[in-house]
Amino acid sequence: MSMLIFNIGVLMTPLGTTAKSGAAQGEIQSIRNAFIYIRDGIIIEIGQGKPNYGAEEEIDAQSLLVTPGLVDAHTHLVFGGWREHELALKLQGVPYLDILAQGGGILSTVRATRKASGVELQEKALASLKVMLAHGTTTCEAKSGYGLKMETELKQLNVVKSLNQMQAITIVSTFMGAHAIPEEYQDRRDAYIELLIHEMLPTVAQQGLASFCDVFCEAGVFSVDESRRILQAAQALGLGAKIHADEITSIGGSELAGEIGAISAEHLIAASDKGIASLKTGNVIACLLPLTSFYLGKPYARGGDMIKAEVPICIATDFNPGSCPSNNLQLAMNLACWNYRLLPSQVLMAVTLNAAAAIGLSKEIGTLEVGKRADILIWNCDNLDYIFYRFGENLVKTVIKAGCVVAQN
Ligand code: IZC
Ligand code: ZN
Repeated sequence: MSMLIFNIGVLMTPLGTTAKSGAAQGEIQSIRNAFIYIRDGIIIEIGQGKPNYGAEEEIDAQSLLVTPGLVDAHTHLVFGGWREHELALKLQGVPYLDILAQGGGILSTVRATRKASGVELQEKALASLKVMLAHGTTTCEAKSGYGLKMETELKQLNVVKSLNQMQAITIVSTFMGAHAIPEEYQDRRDAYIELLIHEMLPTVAQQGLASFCDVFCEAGVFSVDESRRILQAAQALGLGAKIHADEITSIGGSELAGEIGAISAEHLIAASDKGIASLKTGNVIACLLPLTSFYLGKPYARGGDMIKAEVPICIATDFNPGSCPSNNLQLAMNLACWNYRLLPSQVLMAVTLNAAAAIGLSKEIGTLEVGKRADILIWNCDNLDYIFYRFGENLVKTVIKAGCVVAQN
């Protein structure tokens, strides 16, 4: 199967197979009047004008902007229920961590997820994925962590496995059994951590259900020492480490990320100078989640300081029923631009190559280059600035996944 996309007004893409930081965060190649020739889902040739050979399918890009498909490197995609009943509490100023400490928040979603059948969870996630795809997300990550017991964690991870077979978005799985201490272990937190390390993690690894392990390292949730133990156990089993660090309080999460060589550290709203330096030393990608800052009424992470410190930045949605009930990565891109004061080129890098690197896929996706998978967006505009200038409306026109048109707006 071959496809030719021609009459591309401007093709804008990062280059390479590794995350970019500092000045290189904004290095985007742009080719005017471009074409892309694809065979069997892989990019075979990129050039200018129109080649004198055809393809089975030809797409006239009508002089519009073309970029790589977007990569949402941080979501909690599979969950039961929603949490709109917490809206009034949040509006009255009750903090996120207080709602959790009172048995709500994550624990309320855990109750709903335990009750739901695999098919119910699958149908619900499928509906989200359809919206994400239409908005340009062609690859995403999905965390478990609403089971907090073996059976339900495996149910969530198996839902992701089936979703990968039944729709277009590639989903990378992360095991997040360390998302909260479940209610039945409130007085025995050490026993839950033993269960995570000695039973849940080995089972998940042995069944090949996750590529990464994530821990909510936060005041009142998992301490730095507990997070270190869990993540090092995961690394010993061959899983990559991710860490929810400094989302609300700075307890040393980003320092830990650098120390253990996590692939990415998430949120980083409250990261200290020392924390940022540690990310740099440990080669950690900073995964920033501006929609969550917006939704929790929190400050925005120090994106500009991370650029200065040469820490590669990735931007994702954090889609989840509590702190970010939106899966619109375009909206996250807008907020990133305005609140971190990042340029459109730097944000494009953050949702393509750097995001692909944050989930271990930067050799296959994240740029439009010969040999990479043809995950491509045609936008409803002819320049990159326009995407960041407009907001609140879907600006993607055509979504191409592995050389097939999968959404048309
Ligand atoms: O369900 O509240 N921060 N985990 C850590 C979340 C937000 C998801 C949730
Ligand atoms: Zn999260």
